[in-house]
Amino acid sequence: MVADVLKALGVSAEEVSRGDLIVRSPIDGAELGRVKSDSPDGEVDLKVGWSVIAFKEWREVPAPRRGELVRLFGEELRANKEALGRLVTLEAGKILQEGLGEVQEMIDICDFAVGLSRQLYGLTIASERPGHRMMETWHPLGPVGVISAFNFPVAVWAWNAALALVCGDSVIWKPSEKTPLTALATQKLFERAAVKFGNAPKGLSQVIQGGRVIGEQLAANPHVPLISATGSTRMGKALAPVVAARLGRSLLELGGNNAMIVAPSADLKLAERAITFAAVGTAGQRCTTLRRLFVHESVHEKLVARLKTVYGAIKIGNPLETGTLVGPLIDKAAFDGMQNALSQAKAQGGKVTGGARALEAQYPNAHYVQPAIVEMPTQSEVMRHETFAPILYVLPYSNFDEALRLQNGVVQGLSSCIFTRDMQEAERFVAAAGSDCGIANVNIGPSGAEIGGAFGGEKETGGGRESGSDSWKAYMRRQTATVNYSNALPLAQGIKFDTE
Ligand code: UN1
Repeated sequence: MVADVLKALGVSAEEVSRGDLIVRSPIDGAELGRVKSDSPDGEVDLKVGWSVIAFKEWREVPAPRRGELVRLFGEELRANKEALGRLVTLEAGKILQEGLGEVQEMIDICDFAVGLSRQLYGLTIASERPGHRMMETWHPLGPVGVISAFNFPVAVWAWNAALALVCGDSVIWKPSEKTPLTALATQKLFERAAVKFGNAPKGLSQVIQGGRVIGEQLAANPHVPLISATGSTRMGKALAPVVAARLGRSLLELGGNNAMIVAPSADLKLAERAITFAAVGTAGQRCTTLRRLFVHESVHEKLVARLKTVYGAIKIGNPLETGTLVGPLIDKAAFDGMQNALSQAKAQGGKVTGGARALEAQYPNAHYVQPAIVEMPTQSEVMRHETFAPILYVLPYSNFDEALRLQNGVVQGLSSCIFTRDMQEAERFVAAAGSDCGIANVNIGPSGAEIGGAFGGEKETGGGRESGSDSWKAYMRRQTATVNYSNALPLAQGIKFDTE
């Protein structure tokens, strides 16, 4: 089946049969293909060199024309949504609905970027000097390095690439070494769009395959002014100093430890659905996954009982099958990490429901789990870490301030939400002294953000913003240009500096 999907997407069997990087499906552990990784001996620098050449040509193409390439790419994605979505499922293990949703997210950002290609506005600013005009112009920046994670193997790249391309930049993508096939396939779709476009520079968008060393070489290359990286906080802490050492820019979207507060006035039915999607969806492997749940003591018992019932009925299984809501974890390391967190939680006073390995007999080489609910007495150490698995820690609270303190009381700051029908609570949650996260929702779960808003978080989440709003500015360089159209040379601040 993988062969058919790859073929439909334009990847030849030849290309995925001989490499050193063995790709296995988390669904059953079967080999999906072998991809050649880039050699750390100069291959990255070579591709960066091509990227620089492509950039120099691309930056002079009018932005709306650049938008046309992204529009054509969006059309390829529309036409191949089913195949690419399926490949995402095969390679990353998320259920087909989510695989398709991921491709839809790519299509949406392409549409956004096409519109943006006619809206890369600057400002004119009143000059204090007579006969002067001051303006702010946004210019293309250069090759943009995109390092992406396995859990959103293609959408997060698209957020970056679609914007970077209309902004006049070239793109070099290092996908996770767990998901090189979806990257290869996406690259093929991009190349088809480039052919239809006609004269896109060669090397405008390239993929480099490999592990950490390759990523670090990209980060260290002084010809790549921006590195946009998504992944764990650990990865970000290793990568950011490499970029900073050459005074490059990084745009980081790192770990989350997202919370929900369920207030006494909440619509519990809504909260229950939001919790389930956010905590067990993508098998708990989204950066926006719900991990900490603070429930008012008046509804705690009732809600936890309902959640246990819902969890008990969730269909865990092959993510390609209709009706499955929870697919496998990405690999054994993820499974071990989950078991380790659960035993720590127990040692810290937690009461664990679920969490065991599932479908072991059917899939001995894959790692399916029962999502876990862990009732905690306090927000202890284990809750402060992001474990990339479906573990939901639940804690009762007695007043709003305490709930807010708990929610903000971790080092991560990606996404957060409150379920309440009390207007004051809702407003306080999104006010300056409320949630300290990049995303704060009312009566919506923490995950599944739309592309129109800026996506990212504070504190150890890294501070980067991708996708919508004015995130495009990160992919351009701002130039302040002042033009003197008078015959005099007045100095700013009224300084007198007479040489005659
Ligand atoms: C991620 O997990 O890295 O908001 C991105 C969401 C998705 C993106 C998640 N739109 O859940």
